[in-house]
Amino acid sequence: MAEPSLDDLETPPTAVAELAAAALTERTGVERHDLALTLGSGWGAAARRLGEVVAEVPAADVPGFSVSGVPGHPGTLTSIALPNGLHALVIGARTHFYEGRGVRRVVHSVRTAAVAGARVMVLTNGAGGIDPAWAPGTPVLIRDHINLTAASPLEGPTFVDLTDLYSARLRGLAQEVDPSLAEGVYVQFRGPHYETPAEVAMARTIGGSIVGMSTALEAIAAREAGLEVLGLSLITNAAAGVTDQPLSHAEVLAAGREAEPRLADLLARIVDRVARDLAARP
Ligand code: 8IG
Repeated sequence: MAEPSLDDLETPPTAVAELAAAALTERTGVERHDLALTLGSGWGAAARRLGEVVAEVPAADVPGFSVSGVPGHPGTLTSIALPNGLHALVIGARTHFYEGRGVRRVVHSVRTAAVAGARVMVLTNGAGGIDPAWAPGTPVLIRDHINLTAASPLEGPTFVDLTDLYSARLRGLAQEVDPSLAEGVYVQFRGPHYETPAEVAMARTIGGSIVGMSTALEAIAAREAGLEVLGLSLITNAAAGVTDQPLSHAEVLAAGREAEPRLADLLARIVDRVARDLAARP
């Protein structure tokens, strides 16, 4: 029989996630990863702060993964032993919906994390801020999302409840770590172009406060797989039209780099809090 592939629509995507999780176990020697993190723009430095790196696996060596074409997005999966003995899987290999390779590729890392044993999925991203009070470099907790991609990672009549998708319990733990953390509603556009000012005005009108190109589809897949989701956006730029500044990818990367040490520290403290909570739960 041929190796299961994400391109074969007759094969469920979880079959490829099972292969990927098995490859990770083999390459890391870690039987179970208790939580997983996807690190977006600005969040990359956090990986090494979380604990001890057990193994770093090139994404290209794991079934269903491929190297990202986006500058500033490394392509590795890192296994980390946390101070309390749990293990975290850090996914530094995000596939974006705008790459046009299908939504299965977009959420493959999340499905792999679930098969690998994760109970919590931490999704981070760089994003545009609609609230003018959020200067570039501000981290914001995602409270809810609006999915404007017109796509879903779910296949067939899979009616998944998205009430409390971004776990109030996990947001509470993050706010114990940093009570000043703001919350916002993440609006996922397809991209890769940034929004027009009129689209940002629409996003604000319908209840959004953050604009991005990644997390909503991943969060939906995480919920389907039974994972609890914590979402964090780094505001790297004011969304189009919020200020009179034009947007550039270079500026976005610069804002991410500037905020990185601070974010790494914040995320390490949040993950430590979540991991201690997980260890205490059956
Ligand atoms: I970083 O302003 C980053 N990602 N859609 N809009 C959208 N995605 C983004 C933005 C932004 N900034």
